[in-house]
Amino acid sequence: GFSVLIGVFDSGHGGLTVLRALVDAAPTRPFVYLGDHGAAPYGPRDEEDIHRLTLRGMEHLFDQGCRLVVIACNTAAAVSLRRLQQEWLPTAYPGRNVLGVLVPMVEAITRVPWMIDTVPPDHLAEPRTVGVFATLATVKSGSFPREIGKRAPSVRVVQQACPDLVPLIERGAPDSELAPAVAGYVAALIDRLEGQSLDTVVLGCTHYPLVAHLFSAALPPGVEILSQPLLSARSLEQYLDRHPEYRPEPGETGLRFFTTGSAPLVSELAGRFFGHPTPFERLSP
Ligand code: NHL
Repeated sequence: GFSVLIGVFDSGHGGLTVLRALVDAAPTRPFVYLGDHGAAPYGPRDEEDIHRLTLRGMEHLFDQGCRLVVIACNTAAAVSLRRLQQEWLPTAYPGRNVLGVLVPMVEAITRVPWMIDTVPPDHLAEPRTVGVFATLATVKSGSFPREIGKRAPSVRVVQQACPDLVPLIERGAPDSELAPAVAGYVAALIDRLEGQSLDTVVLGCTHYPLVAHLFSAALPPGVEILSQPLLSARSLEQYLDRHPEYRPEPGETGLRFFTTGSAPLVSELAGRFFGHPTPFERLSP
């Protein structure tokens, strides 16, 4: 038999929140995680830079034997996913595929039928107004409004970049420091709605699930908060069901963690995002 490894790519360790959900959904499947700590953060970089780094990450994972890679980083997916799928993959790695966290979010918002059972029943109607919180690069790329607009042109999308949040989360700031920052971004987004009510928000950055409770406290009651790790896991499950060629051989399991940064440092930091120890190995260039 052949090995059907699935790769998970992120700019750092935030994507471990997504890997956690993928492993919970498919505990017997082998995954390889790659965090590009040597180049993180991606959020403040320009598009060419992000595309070049994301492409290099894909090459590393495909060369490790991955048949399928999930881009867990919103910034990388927002800037690069369509370009990789359309311009690069078919000629560079025919027969392999790249999925990105952005797509399940857009499908959930626009109520693609298989997503219906993943949203609360009182929210079944397509939302009218969606708020997106993300990094600067994700907001600038316009990918969320563009992809939502393709499927559901009547949905209004309002974006808010939250550049202070990742540094605060990274250094483990207490809620007393994080809450005012989150509240400020929520207020800024609501200001730009001009009185229209908000139905759904997307936490469009790997780090924001860690402060979902603060978003929930700062948002008006009744606003649906979409969970990226959960939606990504459902989406991958659906994808794997439709693609039996990705079925692993029985007994084929395992989980490996690679970083382009310092393995001891990253192993120390990353456990908090995964909920289990994460013994990172340095990716040999
Ligand atoms: C990721 C890794 C970091 C490592 C060291 C310092 C700061 C970091 C910040 C981030 C956040 C990350 C990014 O690259 O900007 C957010 C990205 N994964 C996303 O948009 O989902």
